[in-house]
Amino acid sequence: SVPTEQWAQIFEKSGGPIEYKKIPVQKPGPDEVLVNVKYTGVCHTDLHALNGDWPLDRKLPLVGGHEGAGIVVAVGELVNDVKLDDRVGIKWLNGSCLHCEFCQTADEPLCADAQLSGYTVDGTFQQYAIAKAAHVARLPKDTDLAAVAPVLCAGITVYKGIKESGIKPGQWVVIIGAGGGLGSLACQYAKAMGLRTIAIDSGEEKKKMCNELGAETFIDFATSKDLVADVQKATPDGRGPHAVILLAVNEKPFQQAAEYIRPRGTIILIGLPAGAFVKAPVFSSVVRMIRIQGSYVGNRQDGAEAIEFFSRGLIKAPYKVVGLSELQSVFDKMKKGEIAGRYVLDTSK
Ligand code: 8ID
Ligand code: ZN
Repeated sequence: SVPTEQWAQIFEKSGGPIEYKKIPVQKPGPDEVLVNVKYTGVCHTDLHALNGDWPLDRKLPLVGGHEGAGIVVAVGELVNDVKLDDRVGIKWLNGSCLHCEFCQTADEPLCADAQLSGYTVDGTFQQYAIAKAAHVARLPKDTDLAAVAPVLCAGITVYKGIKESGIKPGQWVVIIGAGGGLGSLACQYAKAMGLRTIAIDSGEEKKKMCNELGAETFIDFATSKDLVADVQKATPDGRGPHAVILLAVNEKPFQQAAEYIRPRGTIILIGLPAGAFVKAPVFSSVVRMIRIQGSYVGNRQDGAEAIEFFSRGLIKAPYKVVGLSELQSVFDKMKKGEIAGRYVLDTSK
């Protein structure tokens, strides 16, 4: 049976501190489900939400978190396609209106009334979380709920970004921030999708991880003397990569990408450093026919596809499990760029 109280991590005000305490369990509305979150990933977005980094209003106090994997324990009266005891995932997109032009054309992340888990509605840093039934990710019964958690935001987002770039099997992709949460999954999706990967990040631990995950070349942004030249040299004809997937939480690489991208290449913006701009020279962008495009999470079908790659055993990125009570220490490591891969929280601890 569902308890009336539960453990949660609450962001009381911008910048913290966060509080680990007991709060009431909510009841799902008619089109919602209540999920007993077993595991939840910690995304850099959660840190942006805590710090109030973006020009987008959020709820306060707030329960963060949007990579929650768990079991359905209550369903609203209008819900008929999700059942008690189903395994589901709660994603960044908690709900959307389902009837605007964007929702109707499978661009539901662009819905003006989209509800965002752990941002405009309470998320998954709690033991029982609510989401619209239409938007929860359907997971096979035997899914490893800890391992799948990072797929629910990081995996879906990088899979979508790679698809949006239009890159083809056998072509070269640069993944910037390859040693982080999104990056570690991007290395695996790129490999599964038949791409050749140049990973950029820093330090021995991340280098080793990226190489194990399928990157052919690793460039350390902190020690490279000429990053633009190093990237171009890493492609066989020296003319640069077909696509760049920008995942770093730092503006500088957003400027560099336009310098080494291959003619006709595509730069995909995904990382969201506070207050950052992209800047590219008009002349060389025109005469080299460069494309620069943003990519924002994924729609429900992208989610289902990204999860299917995982369920088929093609996506195995490293993650470390700690208790929900230890969220602050995960944020401390994240701020210093010390996390290779993803942290996943066990909500029972
Ligand atoms: O839908 C979206 N667009 C979406 C979805 C999910 C997350 C966007 N995001 C955003 C997050 O809000 C965040 O801004 O993607 C960014 C990355 O999230 P993450 O992967 O969860 O962050 P992380 O684990 O801290 O990894 C960041 C990596 O970037 C590296 C760091 O070393 C770290 O490994 N990095 C940095 I900071 N500067 C770099 C540089 N100059 C760099 N790597 C290469 N070059
Ligand atoms: Zn995220």
